[in-house]
Amino acid sequence: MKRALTAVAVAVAAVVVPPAQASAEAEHDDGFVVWTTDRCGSVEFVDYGPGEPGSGGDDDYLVVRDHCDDGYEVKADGWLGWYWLRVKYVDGPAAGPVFWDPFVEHGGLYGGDRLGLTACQYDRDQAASGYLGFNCASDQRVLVDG
Ligand SMILES: [Ca+2]
Ligand SMILES: [Ca+2]
Repeated sequence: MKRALTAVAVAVAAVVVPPAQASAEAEHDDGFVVWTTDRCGSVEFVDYGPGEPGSGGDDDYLVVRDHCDDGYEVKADGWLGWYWLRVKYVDGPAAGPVFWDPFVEHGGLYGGDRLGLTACQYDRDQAASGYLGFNCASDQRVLVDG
């Protein structure tokens, strides 16, 4: 009887262990954060984390945050190599954080990929062709293991 219970406990423990693929992809934390120069906005690359509330653990996503209730939005851009990952806006601290996963359509992330992120303050009233926002900051990383 005791032996049987032990076998059940081992089986339950095996189910709780995350899939091998997810843990392998998270072996090196390539995550980084880019803040606007006034620190009112940020875009974070999360290599592996809790993901969108309620959706469980997730691999490779961006979180855009507006830290200041100043009437300005926060604009985030991303590049994967020379590919533009498009743009995401978050309007005010109450609206965020915005979870953004632009990597799926590019087939995921791999070691050696170059990920660039830009965060800007964005005045919706100034929106016009060529307006990029202000107090922008950028950074990029070459990913160790995707
Ligand atoms: Ca990684
Ligand atoms: Ca703001």
